[in-house]
This record gives sequence, structure tokens and C-alpha cells, in this order.
Amino acid sequence: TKAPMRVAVTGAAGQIGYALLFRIASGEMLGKDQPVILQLLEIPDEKAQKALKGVMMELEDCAFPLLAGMSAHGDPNTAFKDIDAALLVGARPRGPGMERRDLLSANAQIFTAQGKALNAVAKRDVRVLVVGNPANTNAYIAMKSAPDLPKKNFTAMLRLDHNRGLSQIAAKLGKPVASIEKFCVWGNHSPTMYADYRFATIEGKSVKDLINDDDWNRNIFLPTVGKRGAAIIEARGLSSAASAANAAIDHMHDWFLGTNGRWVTMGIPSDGSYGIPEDIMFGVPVTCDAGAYKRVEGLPIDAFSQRCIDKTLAELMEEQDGVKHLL
Ligand code: NAX
Repeated sequence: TKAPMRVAVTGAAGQIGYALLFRIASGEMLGKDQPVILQLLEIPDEKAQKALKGVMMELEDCAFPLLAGMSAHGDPNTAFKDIDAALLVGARPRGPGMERRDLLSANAQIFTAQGKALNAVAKRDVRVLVVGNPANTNAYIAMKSAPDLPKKNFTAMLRLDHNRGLSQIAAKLGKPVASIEKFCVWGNHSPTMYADYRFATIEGKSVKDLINDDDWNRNIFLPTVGKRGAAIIEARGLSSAASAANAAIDHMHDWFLGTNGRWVTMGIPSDGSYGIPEDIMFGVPVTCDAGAYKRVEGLPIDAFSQRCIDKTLAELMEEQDGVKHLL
């Protein structure tokens, strides 16, 4: 049998945590033959720690054969000790009257501290996924705060946007989701993201040709995917949780176990490709193989796509400029 892998999850007592931990423990993320040890971080606050204990009681009650251990933490320096994977879900939500600037700086504090802790105590090849919003910028901050770890090990979650796009296309064409290949989302996890089906195919046929409707793309598809988070809040009274947890599972599963040549979307630090300045945490199409992702290079960008990419890039640069002085 394999040695257990250590997985840290922050915000573990939150709603995404509740939809995520049971699936990690059942082997859906790292494989049905891979034991895991969960190292769970919550704010030191008594109520949060008590809620976390309750979630751990339920995890115990599942008697998961792959769950080789778990621990509760209030400090990232113990939570991140020797970890192979980190899912950084906990973040500061925007409170009433809070300006965007305040939100950015509150999260900058959290993610500089967590980046430093990863730098100090995590395994040198730890793979990090940031889910907590603003996800791309939080991932950028954590990466910048962990200078001894490889930059490529820091990623942001665009997979929910990716999965939302896949489902909209499948519904539009009346085809199974699994038949869609080469779909991707560019940029920031925010309504400015650019969901792009120009390269997508179904059974070898071009999705763009099958849909053949630029108005649908611009006026229905892009706004539906971009504003889906708000639509869920409006309907459910709570933000996306199970679908967000599912996307986090997909992201880490594919990163560790590979995609067999299929494209998926990950937010990764830019290497300068596609005119995205180096280090900007940007959603791009990738393929994954044995623990490494590889950016899909050399795709043609037409004028409309360039405008969309410029818009989401401008937003990200503004966010990342807004926290530079804190790093
Ligand atoms: P909840 O408020 O239910 O849970 C968040 C938990 O994080 C709370 O229990 C809180 O105590 C904890 N927490 C806060 N600061 C922490 C810190 N410094 N260390 C450890 N734990 C901390 O939120 P939930 O619905 O679970 O959402 C979590 C985050 O995911 C939010 O920032 C949310 O905006 C973000 N999302 C990101 C998505 C994405 O696609 N990237 C989609 C879904 C979601 O909106």
C-alpha cells in the first residue's frame, strides 16, 4: 500500500469545506488507492474550532478506509507541516460597508502569512490550490510570500468557471459534457473571465461551427458563465459550495493524476505567453501529466478574444498592483 499523503485544507469548517473534505477522504481527489492525512486549518476563534471538531467527528463516523489521520489547527505553521497538497479555501469575505481595497488588504494579510508558513514547513514539492476569493490575487500573494518554493506549484481555481462553461455548451448542443474537448477559460476568476470555445470540438466537429451564433456567445453564453456565481446566490441564498468543492477536486485530481491529453483550465503564474506579464496568476488551458501541468501554447487570439483577455488582465493587474506594497 502507498504511504499516506498529507493534505491541508483551510476554511475547513466553512460550507465549501463541508462539501470537500468527505470527498478527499473517500479517495476522489488523489485516487482510490491513496491514503490521506487531513490537516485542517480554521481561524483560532472558539466557535470556528468547535465547528471544525464537529466536522471531524462526522469524518470519523464515515470510517473511510483511506483516511489515515486528521488534525485540527489554528496556526498555518502547524497545519502546513510536511504537506503534499494545500487547498486554501478560507478567506475574508466582503463585509457590509467594506471597500474592495479593504477586502484586498484583509486577504493579503491572510495569504502572506499562509505563503510564509508554506515556505517554512511544507514539502518542497507541495502543490497549492487557492479557492478563497479573490482567488487569483490570493494565489499570487501566497506565491510571492514563499520564495523558496517553485512558483509553478501555486495555482488558482478557474475550474468552476470551466465546468460551468462545459455544461452550458453541452445543453446548447444537446451533447454529453464528456464529449467536449479543448474548451478553456482565460484570466481572472471573476465575471471578467473569458470562456472560450473557439478551439472546442465534439466528436471531432468544431463547437463554434455547430453553434454558429456569435450573438449567443457574446450575449448569452459569456454573461451566463460570468454571472453564474451571482445567480446561485440569488437562487440559493448562499454562494456556490458543492460545485466549488467539486471543481477543487477536479483541479487537484487532474494535476496529480493527469488528464490524458485533455485540456482543462488552471490559474497559473504566467511565463509571458500570450502577452500576459510574468507571474500574473492567469487562467489558461493546460494539460496535466504525472503531477505537472503544461500550458497549451501558440493558440491564435482573434480581435474579440484579445479584447476579452485585455479586460480580465487589466482587472488582475489592478488587483495585484493594489497589494504590491504589502508583499
Ligand atoms: P464560508 O464563509 O462558509 O467558509 C469560509 C471559512 O474559512 C470559515 O469557516 C472561516 O472561519 C474560514 N477562514 C477565514 N479566514 C481563515 C483563515 N485565515 N484561515 C483559516 N480559515 C479561515 O465560505 P465558503 O462558502 O466555504 O467559501 C470560501 C471561499 O471560497 C470564499 O472566499 C469564496 O468567495 C470562495 N469561492 C471561490 C470560488 C472559485 O471558483 N474560486 C467559487 C466558490 C466560492 O465563492
